[in-house]
Amino acid sequence: LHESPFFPYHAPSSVFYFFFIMASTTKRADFEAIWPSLSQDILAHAKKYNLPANAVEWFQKSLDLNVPGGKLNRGLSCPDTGLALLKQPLSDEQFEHLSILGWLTELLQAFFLVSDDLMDSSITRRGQPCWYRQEGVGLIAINDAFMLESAIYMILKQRFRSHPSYIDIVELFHETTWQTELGQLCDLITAPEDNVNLDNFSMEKYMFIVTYKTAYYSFYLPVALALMYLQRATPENLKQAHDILIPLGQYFQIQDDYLDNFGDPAFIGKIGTDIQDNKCSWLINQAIPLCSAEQRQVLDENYGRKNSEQEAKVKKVFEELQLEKLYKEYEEKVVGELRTKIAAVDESSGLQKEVFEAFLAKIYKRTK
Ligand code: GPP
Ligand code: MG
Ligand code: MG
Ligand code: MG
Repeated sequence: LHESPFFPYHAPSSVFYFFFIMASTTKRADFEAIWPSLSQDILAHAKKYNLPANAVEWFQKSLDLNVPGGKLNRGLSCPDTGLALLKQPLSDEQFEHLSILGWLTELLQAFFLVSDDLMDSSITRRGQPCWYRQEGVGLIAINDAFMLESAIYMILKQRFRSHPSYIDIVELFHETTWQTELGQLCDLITAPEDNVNLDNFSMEKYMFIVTYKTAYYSFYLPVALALMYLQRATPENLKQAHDILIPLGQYFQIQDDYLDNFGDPAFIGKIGTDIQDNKCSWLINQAIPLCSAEQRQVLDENYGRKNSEQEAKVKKVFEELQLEKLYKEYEEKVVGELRTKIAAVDESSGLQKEVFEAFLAKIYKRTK
């Protein structure tokens, strides 16, 4: 709490603001209560095709294991954004619909994570073995990922077919998926397994990767969905939202890269793989211009190699370069800039500063 930007310490106005934020966020349990009926609908749809019982069981397990159980930041952002936009409690129907749209962003995330863990050879996710590493799964995870994606459009059709923004919402999911795939492509080809060359990395490439692989689906999507669902989206306010949410999402992925090395795996629920995977991550991009010739040689000889001894040598250089301190300075600087941007939001476009403040409050100094 003491680290929260909304801790009501100095200005009386921040006291009011703190309680507004506390009172105007969706309760996790209320949001979670929507999932069981949604997953039942998805399974019921599969049964309509006479899917054999063992396959229904398989799909159910994939849904249960891959969709709930995360931080739910993205999903909760849909009803939270709705609350901030309307500045009043949501009707039961609005809450249900915005929560369903939130769960669809979590389904999209599940589709990405199941695939990403295979591509990154990750070990754990949310404190358990990654889905592809579960007993008997392996490469079947690829088809499971496709099915998680398909479920999004099945639910959209079932629940929102007659909504005036139905086609905009469908197109938004498609475009966001495409953008994420563009980012993932660059993430992967900038990290070839058999050709480590740190000269291939740059902050310019890095910013492209993180903007596309993370920022659009994690930050822009839930807010745009809430605007579209409430019939409040205009080209102007979508652009305004975009211009704040993309930098917020970039900051979020920089945190993810920092936590990959400096986070506690027991707490974040995943074991970092960026060094062994030869990733163009924020940390290596910071290290390259700072390191001495000797340190550069250590990085050249040990980065991107698939064993923990060589990984440890890279980690040691990261420590020597005090990247943890550098990250903390970066965080303060970027959060200052984001606050300035948020303060300048023109609320006459139909947006509310609270939408963005709430996002920032959720991720500032996150350790998970
Ligand atoms: C996060 O990268 C990005 C994604 C999960 C998007 C994946 C996109 C696909 C099209 C599959 P990351 O690998 O750093 O995430 P994590 O650290 O959680 O593995
Ligand atoms: Mg990954
Ligand atoms: Mg990845
Ligand atoms: Mg990561």
